[in-house]
Amino acid sequence: MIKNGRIVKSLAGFYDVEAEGEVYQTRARGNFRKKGMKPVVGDFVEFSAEENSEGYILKIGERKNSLIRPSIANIDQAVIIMSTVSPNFSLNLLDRFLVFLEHKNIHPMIYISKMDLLTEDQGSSEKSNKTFNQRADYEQIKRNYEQIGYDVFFDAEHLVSNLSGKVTVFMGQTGAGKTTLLNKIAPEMQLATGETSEKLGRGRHTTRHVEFFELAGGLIADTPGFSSLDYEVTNQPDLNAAFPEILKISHNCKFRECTHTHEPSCAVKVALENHEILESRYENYLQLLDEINHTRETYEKKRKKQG
Ligand SMILES: Nc1nc2c(ncn2[C@@H]2O[C@H](COP(=O)(O)OP(=O)(O)OP(=O)(O)O)[C@@H](O)[C@H]2O)c(=O)[nH]1
Ligand SMILES: [Mg+2]
Ligand SMILES: [Zn+2]
Repeated sequence: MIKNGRIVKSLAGFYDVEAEGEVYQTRARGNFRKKGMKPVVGDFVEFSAEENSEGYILKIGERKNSLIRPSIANIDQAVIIMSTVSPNFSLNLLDRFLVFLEHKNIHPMIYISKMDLLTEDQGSSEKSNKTFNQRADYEQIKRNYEQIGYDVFFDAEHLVSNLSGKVTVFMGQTGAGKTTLLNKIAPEMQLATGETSEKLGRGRHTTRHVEFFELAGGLIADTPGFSSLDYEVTNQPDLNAAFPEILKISHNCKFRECTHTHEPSCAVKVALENHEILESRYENYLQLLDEINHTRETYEKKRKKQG
């Protein structure tokens, strides 16, 4: 019998497909691999449902979007989970996640975990502006990012109401607390979480596969964390567009193709001086722009060499 459903779990070559409230175990036929297409969680598929044996995926529906790492498709929104400590908070990594999601047209939200591990010390400590170890630091970050237009959450209760009716993916470094957050939302699930160690190296990931859970009136995907992120932006206009506050102001730059680095009459630089754009955001924009240019140069050199 041929049915239509959605892949809710992918593990060791098996795909769990949900159709009309039932879950079927299926495999993919080899012809997908030949076409370079691999079914992923979130895919809408046509499959053969057999009684007492596994079914086969026959067709993969068109994807509205897809991610490679984590491997998942047809996502509405993502929660970026960033911990205050272990692993340490990084605005640079946060901005990389945001650029990645903006570029993919996936609505980002930010959840900051491990707030309970912060000191309440209010003393004006001599710290570099890159370490954040007090609650007040995060309240400032929350205000700053909300100003840009992103929702920032410190606790699960406030996040939950934003999950209903949506397909949401949890993203973040390994050890950030993605699964812990999921367990807070649905304590009855009791998913395995990991102890963080100083060496968050290979093989330390606790969550090892992508899986959807029907929760809070929506679908939530827990994913394995990762240590590096390919944000997949390859040119300046796309990077510009992935920083909403820079994009908005860049319409007032004198040159339409302004990169906000050396050009005269750059509205972004003026906004930066007036503190209308965060310095850290601009710095991260410059860093990513540098990386993009560097990648392109390397690529072009290679091409010339090959003739
Ligand atoms: N104190 C405190 N510990 C937390 C919090 N969130 C997570 N942890 C701890 O951090 C460790 C890692 O949490 P996980 O939920 O397994 O992290 P994960 O993001 O799912 O990691 P991977 O599955 O490896 O990607 C566990 O020991 C959790 O108990 C928090 O809000 N407060
Ligand atoms: Mg996990
Ligand atoms: Zn400019």
